[in-house]
Amino acid sequence: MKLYYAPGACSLVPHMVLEEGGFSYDSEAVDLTTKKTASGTDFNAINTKGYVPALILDDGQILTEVSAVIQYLADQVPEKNLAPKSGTLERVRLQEWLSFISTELHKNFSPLYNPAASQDMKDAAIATLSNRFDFVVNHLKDNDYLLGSDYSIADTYLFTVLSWAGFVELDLSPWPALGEYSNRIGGRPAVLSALRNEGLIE
Ligand SMILES: N[C@@H](CCC(=O)N[C@@H](CS)C(=O)NCC(=O)O)C(=O)O
Repeated sequence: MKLYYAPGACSLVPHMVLEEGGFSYDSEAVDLTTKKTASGTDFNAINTKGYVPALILDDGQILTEVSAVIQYLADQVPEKNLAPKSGTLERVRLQEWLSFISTELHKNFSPLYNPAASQDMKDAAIATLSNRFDFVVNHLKDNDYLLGSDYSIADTYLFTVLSWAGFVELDLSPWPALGEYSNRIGGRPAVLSALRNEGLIE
């Protein structure tokens, strides 16, 4: 398998799952501005959607969309318990979190990165994010991880999205539980490997 990623972007999510699952894989960085891969290939020709992550499977098929890619990976290594079994209510609970993170958190960070977004748009996004952070923190009062006591692929996604707050100068100090949660996950060896592979830490 081969992962196309941009350092620190949402492609860090499958990168963390690849490491957590002990997969052997290749990876190549993509410059999202020029849409060129590190080896100079036109990324749009690899993924016509033009965005990361893109995972090339061993048979050459391309798999995109964070939530789909990480569920596919987790299902390849059931012994790692990264996702509840398909067809169970617990799996649907996982998908409920993945959908929440994707649509309520991930996409509300987009205006904060977008130089074309007005200050009003940014303020509205921050107001929505603040409300959603309240919801997450309330859940974390009784749970170490999103699915309870067990780390799962939903946590790789939330960890990555929360890491963007520092880049857009979004102050997370009103939600100290989010910092504690990120610290808990950030110490995992697989997370450190993924961050190292993306050149984000030494
Ligand atoms: N719906 C996609 C969104 C992926 C996405 O937002 N990718 C961003 C990085 S986090 C990107 O590559 N943006 C560049 C672009 O859209 O041109 C998913 O869930 O995978």
